[in-house]
Amino acid sequence: MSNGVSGLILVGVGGGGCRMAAAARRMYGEGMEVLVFDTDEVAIRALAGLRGHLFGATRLNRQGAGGVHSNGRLAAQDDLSHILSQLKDARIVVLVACLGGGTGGGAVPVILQALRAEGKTVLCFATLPFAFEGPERRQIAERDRPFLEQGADTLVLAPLDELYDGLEQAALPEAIRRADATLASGLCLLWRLLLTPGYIGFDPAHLQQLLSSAGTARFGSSSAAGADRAAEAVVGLGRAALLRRGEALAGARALALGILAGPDLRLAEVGEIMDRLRAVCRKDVHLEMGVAMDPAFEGRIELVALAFEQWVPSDRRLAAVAGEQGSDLLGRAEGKSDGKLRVGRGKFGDAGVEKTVIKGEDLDIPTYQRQHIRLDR
Ligand SMILES: Nc1nc2c(ncn2[C@@H]2O[C@H](COP(=O)(O)OP(=O)(O)OP(=O)(O)O)[C@@H](O)[C@H]2O)c(=O)[nH]1
Ligand SMILES: [Mg+2]
Repeated sequence: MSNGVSGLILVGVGGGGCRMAAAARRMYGEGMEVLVFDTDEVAIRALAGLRGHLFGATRLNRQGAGGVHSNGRLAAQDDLSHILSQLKDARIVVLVACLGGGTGGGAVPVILQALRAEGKTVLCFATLPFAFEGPERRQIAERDRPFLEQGADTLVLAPLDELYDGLEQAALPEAIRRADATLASGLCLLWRLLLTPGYIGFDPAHLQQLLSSAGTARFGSSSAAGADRAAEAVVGLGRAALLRRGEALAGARALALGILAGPDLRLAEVGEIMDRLRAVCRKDVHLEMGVAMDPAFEGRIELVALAFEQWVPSDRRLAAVAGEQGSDLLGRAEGKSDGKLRVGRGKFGDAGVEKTVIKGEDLDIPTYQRQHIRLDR
């Protein structure tokens, strides 16, 4: 499987994740490498135009994980080598999944850990269930979420309820279609930004560097046309539901902004966008921007933003991870109060003890952490 010269690939896992990835591929067209993996044969076959990869078939009888985390986890472990072989040429994996089910919640942490062990950069987009799906689904999602936070370089959360106003009045298929379209259009803009050579480029290597410095992020996009398009695009970004209507911009420690426009983009417009954004962000925000120009965007300005909730320069992050090895599972022992799950070597790491590695597994890390076994407390 070739992942193109860019080494950038979109991967969908689980029913919702595969459908979102397929929606992005339909919207983008040729040039977006997409692979989809699920435990449910019927769901995967329904994805027109994409060759899906079934995993865990022996264990789950091709019928999905039934909402059970351990089913998804074991299915991914069964077929991990097949999954990894499909992704061997990728350098940056953008993985989309929906939390609330067993495949997205159980298999994704296993895949994330394996991809990162192979040195790949992983940006993970995960949705949280609609409120109408009930508290059980929400609880499943909340319990699985730390595994994704811990496993990905950067996790972008997209609560389905926050996607747009007037949701309560929408018919269910319309709500899901809108959710998929919102995420798909954001992903398409991100792809265009990364793959279009620009004067002020924001290429995959740039993204890789940024993701290795960040933790969790919010994601949003906006579009404007007409004489006042620069100002309106920033206002639109401030209203983007997934950016919490400005809250995510205001609180961001780092912001990656992509400006996509036609050759009619004026320098003054770029300046205006940056000035207006700086005015709504923290004074000490780390701001990175890129401009992609494509005649297809003539007359419009599209903005796409990743607003990082934390940002530690990658060299400091590496040092922090090394120091963190002595902390407990929730990172509390060393004064960390973010409740993030961390896989560490505990005192084995601190003492500089040589790793006990058998069949690629570091046995100094407790089994339940290595195996992503969720402890219900
Ligand atoms: N945006 C979007 N969300 C979806 C879609 N289908 C399901 N979801 C959401 O995803 C959550 C998990 O459902 P699935 O993705 O079907 O679950 P799964 O990962 O396949 O897990 P199992 O079905 O248990 O194997 C649901 O609770 C919904 O919130 C979809 O087509 N689009
Ligand atoms: Mg499913």
